[in-house]
Amino acid sequence: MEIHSPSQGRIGAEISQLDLRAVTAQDATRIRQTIYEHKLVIFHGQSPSPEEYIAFARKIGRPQVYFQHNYHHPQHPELFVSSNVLEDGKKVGVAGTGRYWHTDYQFFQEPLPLVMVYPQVLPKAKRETYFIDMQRVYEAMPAELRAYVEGHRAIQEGKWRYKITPEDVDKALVDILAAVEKQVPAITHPAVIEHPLTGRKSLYLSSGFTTGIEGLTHEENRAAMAKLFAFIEQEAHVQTYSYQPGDILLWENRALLHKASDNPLGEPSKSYRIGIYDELPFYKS
Ligand code: 7UC
Ligand code: FE
Repeated sequence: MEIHSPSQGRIGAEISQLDLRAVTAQDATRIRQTIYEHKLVIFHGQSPSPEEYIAFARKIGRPQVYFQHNYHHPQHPELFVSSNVLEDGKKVGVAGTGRYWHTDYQFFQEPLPLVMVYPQVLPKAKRETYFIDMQRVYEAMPAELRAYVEGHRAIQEGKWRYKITPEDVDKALVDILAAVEKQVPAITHPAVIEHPLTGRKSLYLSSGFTTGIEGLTHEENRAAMAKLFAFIEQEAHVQTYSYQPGDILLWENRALLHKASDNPLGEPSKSYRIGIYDELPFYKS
């Protein structure tokens, strides 16, 4: 296995000369170290079956099962399916997931440390994932913004991103919202988190899931959120990855925000995600 590091200040190491079906425990350790250092690793020319893909994830850590079953692959619940492709005339997974800045499972007490994506069908026009390195964002923050987050906790809510399922037919929006709220109540995490291994700090906010800083009034939060997200999401902070067939991406969800591209022509698009718990807490407490 060969590791090609990114240039200074960039994320994403490319790993070549490795078949993901034949990864040893030693390889897995090096892959994890590379993720902690470069936040994103890219494998090219891979074609594992779903079983082999899950087996690889198990070498990296503990695959997660997503909390909503409508996202699951029918045979493999560990696979979170983002797809608009009918299979045997049936809908599988959910289309158009994650097209907003976020970090996976931020609205849970135990967010996902690592995330892996394996596209199955790539639209011709574009299939991209955009990333923002929140360790760099934290380091570059002006004092005015730092004051909002340093020593504060942020409120995380998943309910606004809930996607209507076939089971919701005939239900009132208020009742759907109440049920979702019960399943994923608002929680808080530190607005700045410290990496459990490297100790590097990162800003832990996303416009997708973060609805405020604890202790601020509604008006104060509106102003704070607008300023923080304008700073975070500026063009200079965004790194784009365009998928080629055979690519598999694996990244550290502690340090990166991500967002999926849109699909302007509505072309067939399908990918398998696996969320992975490593052996470390999500952040130092
Ligand atoms: O459909 C989606 O955009 C999925 C989102 C609500 N959750 C992804 C996650 O793991 O946090
Ligand atoms: Fe995501």
